Amino acid sequence: EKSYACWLQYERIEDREWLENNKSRFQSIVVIGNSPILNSALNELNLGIRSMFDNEPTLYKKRVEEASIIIGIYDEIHNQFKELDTNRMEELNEESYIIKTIKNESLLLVGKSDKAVLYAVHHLLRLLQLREPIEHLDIVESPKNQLRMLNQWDNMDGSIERGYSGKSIFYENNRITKNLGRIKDYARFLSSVGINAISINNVNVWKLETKLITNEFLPDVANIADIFRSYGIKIFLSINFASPIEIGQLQTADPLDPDVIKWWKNKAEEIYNFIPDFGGFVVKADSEHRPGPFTYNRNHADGANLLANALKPYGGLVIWRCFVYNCLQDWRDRSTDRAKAAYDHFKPLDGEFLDNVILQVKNGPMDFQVREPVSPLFGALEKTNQMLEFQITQEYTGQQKDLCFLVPLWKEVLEYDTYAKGKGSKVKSIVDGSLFGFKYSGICAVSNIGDDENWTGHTLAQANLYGYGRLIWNPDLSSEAITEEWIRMTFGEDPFIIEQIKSMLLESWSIYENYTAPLGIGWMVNPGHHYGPNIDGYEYSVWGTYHFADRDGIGVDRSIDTGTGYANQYFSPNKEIYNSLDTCPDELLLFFHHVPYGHKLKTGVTVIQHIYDTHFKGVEQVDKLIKKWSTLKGKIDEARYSNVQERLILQLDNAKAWRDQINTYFYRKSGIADEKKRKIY
Ligand code: BDP
Repeated sequence: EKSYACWLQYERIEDREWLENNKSRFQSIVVIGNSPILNSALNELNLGIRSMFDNEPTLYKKRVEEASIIIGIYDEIHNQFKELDTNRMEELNEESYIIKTIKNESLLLVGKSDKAVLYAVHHLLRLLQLREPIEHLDIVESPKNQLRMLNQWDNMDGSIERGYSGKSIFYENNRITKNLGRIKDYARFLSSVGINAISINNVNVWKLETKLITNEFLPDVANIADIFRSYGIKIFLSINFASPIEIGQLQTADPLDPDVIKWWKNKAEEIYNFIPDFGGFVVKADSEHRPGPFTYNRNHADGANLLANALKPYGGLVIWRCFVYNCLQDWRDRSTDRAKAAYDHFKPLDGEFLDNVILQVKNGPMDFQVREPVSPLFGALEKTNQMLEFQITQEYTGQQKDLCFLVPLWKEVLEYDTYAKGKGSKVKSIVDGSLFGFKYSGICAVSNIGDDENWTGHTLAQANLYGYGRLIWNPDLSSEAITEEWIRMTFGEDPFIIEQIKSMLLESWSIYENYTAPLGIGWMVNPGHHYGPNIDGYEYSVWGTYHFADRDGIGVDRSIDTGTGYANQYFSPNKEIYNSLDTCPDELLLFFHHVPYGHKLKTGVTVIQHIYDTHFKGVEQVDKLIKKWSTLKGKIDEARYSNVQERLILQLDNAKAWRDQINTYFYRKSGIADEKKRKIY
């Protein structure tokens, strides 16, 4: 039960002094206004108070003067409260709110919209869960990013592409599930961290999922939309670009064909009849065997604009993915470079997309590896709405068997300076729309949840979902602050527990990096399922994923003069920094350069010795994680304790397998012994 409740535990407050001081502030609630979202807000507030104070607050309909908590929408409420600074409120956006202690010590929670009221309620509940001082509150909050989205990669047979937490909570037996309760709880969790959009099917849209936009399934999709709507979340569908052929009666899906244009217009009308506030489409086109405009010799702007025109009358958006590359390339041809593909495809089209199209760009140029440079597309598109795509599900980062807390990785991406408009052109200011004045922008991520009791398989992977939401609400929050919040809400106030888990989480990304593929090279995983080591698994294949290790050295030369020229896609000074062996950061060295094993890193250690050292170290670190976790036995509930313990043991096996394969492989290739004479098989 505790694992199901994630970070919304609402544990009873045991601190007597705190209780005595604050109880009176939570006696009664009045809601001004009425809407499904306000209802959700009220229910949540009621639930939280009831459970933390062990006391049911009285609900007043009108008696505003007597209520200890007043919640409502600004437009309907501001005349009654002179404490509200109207100028300040006018400047805020639709999702902003204030929380303010007013006369009689009442608490005022006012949002610019009902959605914002819900966020205010969650903020207050968070303060309570964290036992923060709440005597004199004067909080004004606005999310920094406009679209704060999750992508479900769920299929209608109930499977989840790259899912590691059980089956889909959305679909079973090729239909939309009847068990809507779980979806409602998911919506609650998401709204508690400010998520406002979700796409509910896999970006790879197979035969059956293509039909989600037909009247066979739209009524059920509309039911899901109703649930999410009452938590302020818009739903999107991933669509199949070839739909006019597959579910229409057309011979073509050519984006410039008049019948195709008409078909999508009618389709949009039909969808909006069922779901008047439908968010729009997510599209994976001309990528990994999915259909797209290339078939008809059209470009991606033609493809995206076709759909954008159809959705425009209803305010819908087209989220068009830039994960486009040749997945059937010749590995013998060293001149092609998958890392360059997204930029090469989309940069020339800047300015050609309609204003309700957003290009969705993965954080790195390859595919969610443990370490990649930031995609050079950020900053390169000045006239095209852009959003960033992260992966919460741990496809390449341990698949929720291994612990890998990703907030520090995401934070690095958001803080990265692209220099697109000179110093200070950070990724976070591109995707929040401010640098180029985008009409629409934001951040999305592939979700990590399924129908496992604890949602995320590994209980500590809940921190990734929570952390993602908090970070994209405000990218200026520190990883440490987010981590601590999550632990305290999830496991309570014991300082020992907090310290142990905090250090485990914050070190976990670097531990995972230590025992897997070294120095930014990536990909040494088992092909297909992507768990565990397989050094040459992708080396002689068509996917464009190589390390080029031979007896003399390793790495991909992506420099400008002798390599693929990828480094040239960055703005100065980043391009020079990456291009030169002297300045390229160690952690990305093998992503940008092919070097001999004896090449000295900035740390003074050779590449080969670094490989040995980090791989021995990584295993020792996992050992320490296990020891750390074992100190919590008896201090946290058994179910969550043993869930994590079991997975840490799997992680140790995995780390050892990586250490042994990587070290042995490079020892055999290079013939260079470990300076410290440890045993290499
Ligand atoms: C890769 C996954 C694949 C996805 C693809 C995508 O391996 O399953 O379909 O990305 O993002 O990471 O489209």
